[in-house]
Amino acid sequence: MHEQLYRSLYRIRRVEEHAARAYPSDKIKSPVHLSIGQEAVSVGVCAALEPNDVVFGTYRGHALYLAKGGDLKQMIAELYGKVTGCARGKGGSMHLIDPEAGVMGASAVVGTTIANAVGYAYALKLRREPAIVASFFGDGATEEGVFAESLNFAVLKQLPILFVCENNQYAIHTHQRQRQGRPDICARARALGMPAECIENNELLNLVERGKQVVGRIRSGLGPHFMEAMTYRWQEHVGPGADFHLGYRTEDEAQPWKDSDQVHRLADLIDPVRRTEIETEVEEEIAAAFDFAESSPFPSPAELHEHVFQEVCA
Ligand SMILES: Cc1ncc(C[n+]2csc(CCOP(=O)(O)OP(=O)(O)O)c2C)c(N)n1
Ligand SMILES: [Mg+2]
Repeated sequence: MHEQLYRSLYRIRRVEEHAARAYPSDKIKSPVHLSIGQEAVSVGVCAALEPNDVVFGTYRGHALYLAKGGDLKQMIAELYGKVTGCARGKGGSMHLIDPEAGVMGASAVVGTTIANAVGYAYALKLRREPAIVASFFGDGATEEGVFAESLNFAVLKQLPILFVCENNQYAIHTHQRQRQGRPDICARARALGMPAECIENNELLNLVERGKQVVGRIRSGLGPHFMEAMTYRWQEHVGPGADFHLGYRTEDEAQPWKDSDQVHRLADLIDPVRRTEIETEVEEEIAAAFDFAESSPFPSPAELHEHVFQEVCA
């Protein structure tokens, strides 16, 4: 299990490092919101899910897309705006989607996919399907009205959904304590009627274990559950670089999170020969994905208005 988790974690880290390096060339045609430092949340929770389960995410969605099994080549092509991308080059980094892998979409508009996820969970329940939904969002999204409305409905209908708040403590450049009168997000989830727990340490193995327990609980029909996962964004809110010079946070604050980097923690648990093999395979896969994106064509102007709306006939 450690090898699989390490592969997933290392792969996400390296994909984003490659994207950061490519970004200044202007080949990547959309803003990128990197999740470097936060990968363990997506990898941990997705390790507890089954292939038929689905996830909904945010514009900071590279980690979730890859952790749930989204296609890497199509992801990089999407960042490049190419027609071979997962949204035919029209969505970019903020709108990754791979329904076959259970990645049901993401949005640049904060909080919106929480309601989409609840709707999907309602459909699963009405159809008596065994799958569950995991809805990922940031601490800032919990300030949107749709957060409370969606959690209320999920409790009312006892839906098979796990809410995962990736609490990196910031919404752009503003700390949670400057935004929330009551920063205890779990208390708000409990007040709406569901069990809630905070995972304090961003530790991958802990996230996997807690994830498995709550996913089992939800799958057995016990209704929604709320997980707040404390984590930390290492890079700037949007873009490829660091932003400590801006002054809204300090390098000292980031240091403990970097000291407990989960990529290194997991690496230490793996046989060094296997580790090298895994890393070599991942590097080759990433190089091939970037080559694929580079050599793919842009969409033709003729399809500008295609795939924009879904026509539903009565
Ligand atoms: C409805 C809406 N309001 C404001 C914004 C501008 N905005 C973009 S990202 C962001 C911060 C959200 O923070 P959080 O939910 O904690 O996610 P993080 O970026 O930390 O992953 C804001 C306010 C937006 N995109 N959508
Ligand atoms: Mg945040």
